[in-house]
Amino acid sequence: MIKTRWYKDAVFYQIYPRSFCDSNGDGIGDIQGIISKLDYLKSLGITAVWLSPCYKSPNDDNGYDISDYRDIMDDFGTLDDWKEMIDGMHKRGIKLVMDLVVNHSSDEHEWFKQSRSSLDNPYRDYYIWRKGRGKNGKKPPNNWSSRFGGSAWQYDEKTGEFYLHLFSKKQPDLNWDNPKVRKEVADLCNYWFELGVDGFRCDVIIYISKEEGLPNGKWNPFTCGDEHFVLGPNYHKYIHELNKASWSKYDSMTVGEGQCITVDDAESMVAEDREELDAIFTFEHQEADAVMTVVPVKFKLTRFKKIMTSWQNIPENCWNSLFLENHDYSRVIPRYIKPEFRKEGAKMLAVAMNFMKGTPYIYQGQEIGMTNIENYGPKDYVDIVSKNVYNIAKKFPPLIPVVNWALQKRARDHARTPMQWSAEENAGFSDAQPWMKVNPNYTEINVAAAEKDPDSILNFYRKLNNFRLGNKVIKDGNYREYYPESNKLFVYTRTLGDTTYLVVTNWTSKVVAFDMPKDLQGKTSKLVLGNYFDSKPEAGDCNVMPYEAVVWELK
Ligand code: TEU
Ligand code: CA
Repeated sequence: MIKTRWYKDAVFYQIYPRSFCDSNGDGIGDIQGIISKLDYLKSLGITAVWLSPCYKSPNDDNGYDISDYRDIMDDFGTLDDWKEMIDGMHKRGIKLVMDLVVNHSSDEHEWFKQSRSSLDNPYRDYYIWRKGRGKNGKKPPNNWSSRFGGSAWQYDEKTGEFYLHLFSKKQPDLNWDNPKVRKEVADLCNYWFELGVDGFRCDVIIYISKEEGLPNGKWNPFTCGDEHFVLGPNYHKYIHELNKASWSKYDSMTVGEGQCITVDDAESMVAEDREELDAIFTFEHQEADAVMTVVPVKFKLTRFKKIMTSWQNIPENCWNSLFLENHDYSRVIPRYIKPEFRKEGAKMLAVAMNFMKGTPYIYQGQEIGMTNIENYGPKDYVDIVSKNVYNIAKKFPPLIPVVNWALQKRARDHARTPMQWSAEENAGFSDAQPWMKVNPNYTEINVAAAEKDPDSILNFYRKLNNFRLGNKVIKDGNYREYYPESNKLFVYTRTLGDTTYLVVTNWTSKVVAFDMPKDLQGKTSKLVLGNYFDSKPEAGDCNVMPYEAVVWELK
């Protein structure tokens, strides 16, 4: 199979199905809801969808805990609905990339039910079981922490051993050292490929290979043990094997979730000749306003730019993913943008990101500038992480205000509030009370209002996507950054042949003076795109308005 690498020309839209659109009035988004919005997706100019998990799941972590990899969650519909959805996408020229969550399954998966039933069950070795420490064997086998808080080990009465879970205790880690597990994963990928899927976004794929002996980690409360399983000893071997056994047999794309991956890992993970993943999501830039992903700090543009630029400069045979939002991070408004400038700011971010090299991803609601919920408090928390962290804080009451402050800024819940379709009740998401709180600003921020406004963020995204699709300079052009030390402007060029795009973006709410870089002076210029003016004088020294983005073509 020759890979066309179609993803290099794609613009993705991420759907978090639970919160996208409810078709049958039970307050939960579903597949028929997605089907009803396919024309909307098409109208956005996107060409691929990443769909967060829609498989059978008891929903301890909203579908990231899968109990049957080959069937659809009852809340979302049936396999026939899914077939109708993918057909509808393909008819509109939209590819479908599904979430592949195989570092762990649900504890309600048949494999785990078997595995926990006895020491000599044939499925015992599908998961990672160890004897406990201490006199009575009731102490966890090592000090690794769950990424959701607490120990990564759960004691199981039935057989008197512990199983490993790097996420919740209802998400036991699969044992990839068992060849049968690897075969199961390849088989289930092939199953979905045969049903027409175009690729996979691989959840926490970097954790699949654990170091032999499971040694203790360097202590820290949320990521203890990382050094023993992030890109662990057999990671590359297992991924290459899976690529050969499944992914490479189809004209597919795979993008791996790269929590704590740095630019130095890029080549080993995605260089084409390695035949592993096609792309990864790095989260380094999410640290421009946080430490350890959860502790908020002030956003620093210089830090953000340094990270983005380092990724733009990865070797030629590697590929980038461009994203600001997904279902695990709070919204960029208000993280990077003062809410008074929501419209200008959202468009500016779209330009700054989407003129870079790589595949862009728009997260549902980002195209209308959805924001975090103000005054989001403990009674609202629905995400397992928010709830866990809050419960831990309750044991040490002085921590409560700090935790609430951090969750107000960073809770995953902010990204998961129902999609705001209209100013009607429940934001037009559902006829019934939605499964989680709707952001009260839906009366102003919604798709219907954005459709009517020619100047909306939504219509700007449409323009941008249409401009980007098929544009060779954006796809392949050389990247060069200017003024890296500026904490106000992000300026770069993309050049292919004799065409250069000059991208100037102001990340502040003040007017900022821009000096035309010396080597770009004297060229002819024309305005390509901007969020303030339809025409702007020739490129040159100028004042850049608050959160302005402007792109010139230079010859
Ligand atoms: O996320 C992996 C992950 O570790 C984080 O994004 C996590 O949400 C964060 O560290 C918590 O503070 C993936 C999925 O994207 C996420 O939704 C799942 O919960 C997680 O894996 C488990 O499958
Ligand atoms: Ca529903």
